[in-house]
Amino acid sequence: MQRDLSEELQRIYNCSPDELLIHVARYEQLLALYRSSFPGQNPTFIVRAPGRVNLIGEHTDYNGYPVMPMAIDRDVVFIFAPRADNTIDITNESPSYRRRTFDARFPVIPYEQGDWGNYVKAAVHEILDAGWIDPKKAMGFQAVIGGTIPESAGLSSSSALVVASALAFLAANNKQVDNNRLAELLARAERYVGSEGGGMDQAVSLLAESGKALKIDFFPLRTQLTILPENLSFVVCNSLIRAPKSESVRYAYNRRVIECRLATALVAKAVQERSGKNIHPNRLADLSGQKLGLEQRTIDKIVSQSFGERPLRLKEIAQHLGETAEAVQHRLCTLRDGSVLTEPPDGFKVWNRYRHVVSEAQRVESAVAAFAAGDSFAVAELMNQSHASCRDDYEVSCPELEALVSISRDHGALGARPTGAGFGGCTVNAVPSDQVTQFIDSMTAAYYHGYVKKEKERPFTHYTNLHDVIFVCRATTGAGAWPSRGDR
Ligand code: NG1
Repeated sequence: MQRDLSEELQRIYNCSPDELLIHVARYEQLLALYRSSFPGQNPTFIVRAPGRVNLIGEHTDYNGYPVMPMAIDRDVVFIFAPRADNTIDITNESPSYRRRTFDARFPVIPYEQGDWGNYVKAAVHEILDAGWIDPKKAMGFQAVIGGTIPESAGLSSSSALVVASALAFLAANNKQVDNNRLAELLARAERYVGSEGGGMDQAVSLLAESGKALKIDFFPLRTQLTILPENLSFVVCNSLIRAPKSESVRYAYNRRVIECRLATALVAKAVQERSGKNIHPNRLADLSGQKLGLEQRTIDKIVSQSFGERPLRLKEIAQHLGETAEAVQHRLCTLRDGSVLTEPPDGFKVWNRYRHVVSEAQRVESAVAAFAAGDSFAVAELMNQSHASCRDDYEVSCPELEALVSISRDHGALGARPTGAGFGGCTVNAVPSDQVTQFIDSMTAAYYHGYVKKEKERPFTHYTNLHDVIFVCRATTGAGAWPSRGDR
């Protein structure tokens, strides 16, 4: 039974009649683009995958510690039909992305670095690699793709594209897979574009529920729903500084992943020497007080006494570990694509990264309790502490994000912090629900019409619609595919 489009969209977006009209118009426009791109043919499926805003738990996922994001009503949509051969033919509604055509054949060879088609290829490659679809029998699809998630802004536009691509490829091959398994598989798919990210974005895009945030634990993937208090709204503000992880931010992001890997090896060695325990951790979370049966404070003390708090050179790390620098580089500094991360000129800041990750993990647990108690002030305070730790220990902020956070606190946000990888992108602001309109107006005047106009030399991105750079997040349901009535 095919459901009417507006009924389906109301279920997904759970919005006012006026907003629903806007969503319907957007899907109708994509259907029209499909018909003009593939004359005489009708689509058979629609897929939608949402972006997300992370409320707290930054740079914890790849360390095995939890995060707390929610899916938002900004998403990637595919309108498509399976093909009789294995060709994948994708047209983007944005003319800045060229049409891409490739075969679903294993291995899928990537386009040049930075090409948007690589996110689609990443999903197809990973599914074929997992053996979920036999490459010899794989069917392709033809699709038009539209998106409303601001790019390179820490709201997971790339992961939403990966998730939507996977769902389209699976639907084209009439293959059903459990969403938890798919989320775990797709977390690995981003290595295809050269970043070492964790699994938060794919998991929330697939597993989110309307009106709720998700606490996500990893290895294995587990989720817990968090009810959002009605008196608190989450407003996203874009700093207008791009942070593209497939390009300039790649080294900075991957460096932190490697620093955490080095911290894991050093902490394990130190704890082992002091406690006599035999430990084989895969990531920092394997060294938590709870897992080791020790007080967290005891571990932190052992760590700071053993390898100190200043940045370490590769050869010092090698000495601590009793290995050669080459061996450490090979074992711990090699990225998933086989390349080796070069030593940062200011050394590896293992202690600061360790302190951020461990304290941030604790803040996520505290946030779960604060949400459960409906304590908005406690949630907001934890967000502010997370911001300080991201800025000082993890160093993923930038002058524009700092300006944005400080302006938003001056204009009524109870809590404010950068969201996502950082280095630019967006902040998430906890604002009393009855003050949201006023907050947006004063942020517009102070940041977008004030700071941005004054700091003319900064590389701000251009925007045409204010609603795309500052908006209230509505927690939507996770990704899905449904049959299309393309003949309407
Ligand atoms: P964004 O903001 O989407 O680039 C990245 C990682 C997450 C997580 C955050 C930091 C990917 C696809 N996403 O998010 O897994 O590590 O940074 O908390 O790599």
